[in-house]
Amino acid sequence: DTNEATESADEPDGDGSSGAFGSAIERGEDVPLLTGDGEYTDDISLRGTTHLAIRRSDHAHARIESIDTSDAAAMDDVIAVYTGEDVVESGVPNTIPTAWDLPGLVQPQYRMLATDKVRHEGRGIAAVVAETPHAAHDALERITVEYEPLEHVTDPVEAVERDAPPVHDEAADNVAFDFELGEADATDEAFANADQVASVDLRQPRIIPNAMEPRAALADWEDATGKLRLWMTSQNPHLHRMLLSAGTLGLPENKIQVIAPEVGGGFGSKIYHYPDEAVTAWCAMQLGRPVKWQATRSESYLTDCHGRDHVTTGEIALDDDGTIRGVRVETHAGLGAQLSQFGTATPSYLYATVLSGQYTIPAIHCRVVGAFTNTTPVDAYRGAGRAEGIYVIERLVDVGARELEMDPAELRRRNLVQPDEFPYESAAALVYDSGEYERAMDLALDHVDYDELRERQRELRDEDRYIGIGIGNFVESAGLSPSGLAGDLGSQAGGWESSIVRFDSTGSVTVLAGTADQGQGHRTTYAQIAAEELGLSVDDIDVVEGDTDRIPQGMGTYGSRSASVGGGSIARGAREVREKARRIAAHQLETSADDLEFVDGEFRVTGAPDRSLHIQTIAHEAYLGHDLPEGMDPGLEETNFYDPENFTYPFGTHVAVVEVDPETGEIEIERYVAVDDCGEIINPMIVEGQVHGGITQGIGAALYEGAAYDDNGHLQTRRMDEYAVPHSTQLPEFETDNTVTPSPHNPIGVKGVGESATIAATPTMVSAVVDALEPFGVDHLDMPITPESVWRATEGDR
Ligand code: MCN
Repeated sequence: DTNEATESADEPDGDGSSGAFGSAIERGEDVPLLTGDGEYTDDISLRGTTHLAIRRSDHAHARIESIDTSDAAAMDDVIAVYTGEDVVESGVPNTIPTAWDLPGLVQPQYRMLATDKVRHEGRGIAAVVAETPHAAHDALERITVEYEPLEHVTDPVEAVERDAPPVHDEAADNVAFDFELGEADATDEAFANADQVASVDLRQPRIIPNAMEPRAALADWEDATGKLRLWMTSQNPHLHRMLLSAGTLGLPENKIQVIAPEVGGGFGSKIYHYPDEAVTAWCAMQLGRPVKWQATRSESYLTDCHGRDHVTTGEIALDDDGTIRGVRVETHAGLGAQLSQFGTATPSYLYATVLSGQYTIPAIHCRVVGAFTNTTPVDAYRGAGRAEGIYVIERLVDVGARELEMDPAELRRRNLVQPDEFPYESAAALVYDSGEYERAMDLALDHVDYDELRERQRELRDEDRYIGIGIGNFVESAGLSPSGLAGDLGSQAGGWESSIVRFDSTGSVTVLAGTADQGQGHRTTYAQIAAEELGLSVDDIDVVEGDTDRIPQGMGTYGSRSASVGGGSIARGAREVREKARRIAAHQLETSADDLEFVDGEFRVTGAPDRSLHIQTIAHEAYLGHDLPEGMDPGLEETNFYDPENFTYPFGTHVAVVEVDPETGEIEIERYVAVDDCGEIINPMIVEGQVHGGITQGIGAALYEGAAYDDNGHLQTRRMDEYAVPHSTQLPEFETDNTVTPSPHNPIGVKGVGESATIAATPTMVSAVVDALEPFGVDHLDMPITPESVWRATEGDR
């Protein structure tokens, strides 16, 4: 398949493009990654590199009485030991800032290293720099910390109850924010007038991101120039540069270079400006020697921002004919002990705004209480906010269907937003760009022969066999934008993306993009976009990401924004380049630009195809500068800033078929069908890969994953053998399909896909298991649905 696709990509399709866009071209990045040639942060060594290890709190909540570092400092190979006080005394701003404000938000102090109190297990207290990593880690154990333990709270509901111990003095009630969206009165009225009301109480447990490469940083400080170079595992190097500059180190932004080399997965966890990378940089500035920090796997579990942590009551108001009249949601969202950069936006705007799902719902009201707890900070994890919101609405539709004794597919169908209703403004304040929800849902249901499957389910129940059919409809706001709206809602960052499309003088092309890949395949898909616009082969294009000194500006990769916002910027830049080339061609061919056709990378005079110039020849001419149109500057490159007018709204329907054994609680996934619509598809193979990974993580959340704290506030799931992620043997062959509904406002019609399947898979799986257990009167089970929880739920009826 792939080879055929590659061949077709090399055959221009005759309309001026190369046919690269839309082809399943093999990922150019894979060979180096799979053969060990990929260069990750820890692979980079500078002369004189030293190694940093961080002493972390063993307590969930405690006052630091004293820290004695003398023994550690005296050890062989130890170069320096620093505490939080040393950082304070150095006079740097020493703030880890949040990047999203909300009305009434309490923003407690957040420093590089704790000084007075520790507020979660794993909080950094002291830093050891040594000649070797082993020496640094050994010395950690020789630091003596005396604590006065304090009462702690780990649950977001308990945290805001009276008498809960305050995590911060600034927020005695542990409430960081109390957020509302939608119309409370209209929703109350809808509920009062509806025929039926159904409700569900649910928890969405903490998820630990589990990127294959734990976080890492290597800092190099050059005293003579006052310049800091920082290699790090970053999803957004420019954002890191900005936050380090202004809030943390007090260096001018133009004296900081952040480089993200290969990054081994992020899933959100490498968006954030953590204290650890800042400490690495600060240590290098103190010592004048390069300093490297590589997190251990357990450190990742303890300190990478976790995802989700919601406790929710949801209600749905329905008429007997299945019309949804309203939805009411109240959520307590755990934020952890400190505010992570987008930890405020994720459970508020990114969550409440998708509660309409794919449905026409006239009245929605949502309240979210953001609570400080003595736990690792919580922020965006794949699907961030949207996953939590879609989970709630899909669970509500399922419990609503039960209440009405209506088929859950039928209830969904009766409420879908119809194609002629787009752009559709939901009662949850989003304007969906385009969609054909029913088409995707029908396709997914056809794949499993839905009606026959229901029949089979009924028959099997007579034999005491329990299969369940789960349906997950989703729509997602991907690619946060436009900047003005983001700013109105509290964002301290823009929603745009930037790129440079540059012809070199010999005809090759370099694309410099402000996004930063962690496995998504940007080098391939961006080359496809540029090749398409410029009539070239993908082999002519080199894509560069992840270096703030090479790429002037950028916002980064998260929120499934790279294809639509980053790719949109590249397409726009490439079109500008093509138009400049057209004017040069017209000048040299002594014709008007309007008389030129662009075919196979060539500008041809209409009606005289032998009079032509190839765009690569024009690139050479542009740099020679000998014969350009009057007043035109030499060179052939374009810097583009693209600020989209809206999010894109990918959507789809996933269907899972499971068989549940009530005796053992075992859940077997028989089939998993995913129909996704991410608009125009740049590379079907990459999209399929994104869907596979996304489904796996969604199934992980539904059936296996969940961070657990014990009664002492210690994280119990801190190693790979304690935190379950799905194994390939537990997963079926995924059956994927697509519909294509282009985004009308995006220059290349694409929508995001990086999070879609995670968002869809979680409610789909829960829906399937609960459906299987309908005869046992089970209408909801909290995640992760383990064999034990199935067994307990069916206990009375077995
Ligand atoms: N794509 C495409 N056609 C489309 C849409 C996307 O071919 N219509 C391609 C893109 O060009 C890109 C990939 O699919 O190569 C994903 O694109 P997009 O949806 O824009 O998402 P981003 O590139 O912005 O990636 C972010 C997204 C998020 S938010 C998480 S979390 C996530 C994910 O991507 N983390 C990942 N996928 C991941 N994949 C890997 N391997 N590792 C991670 O950490």
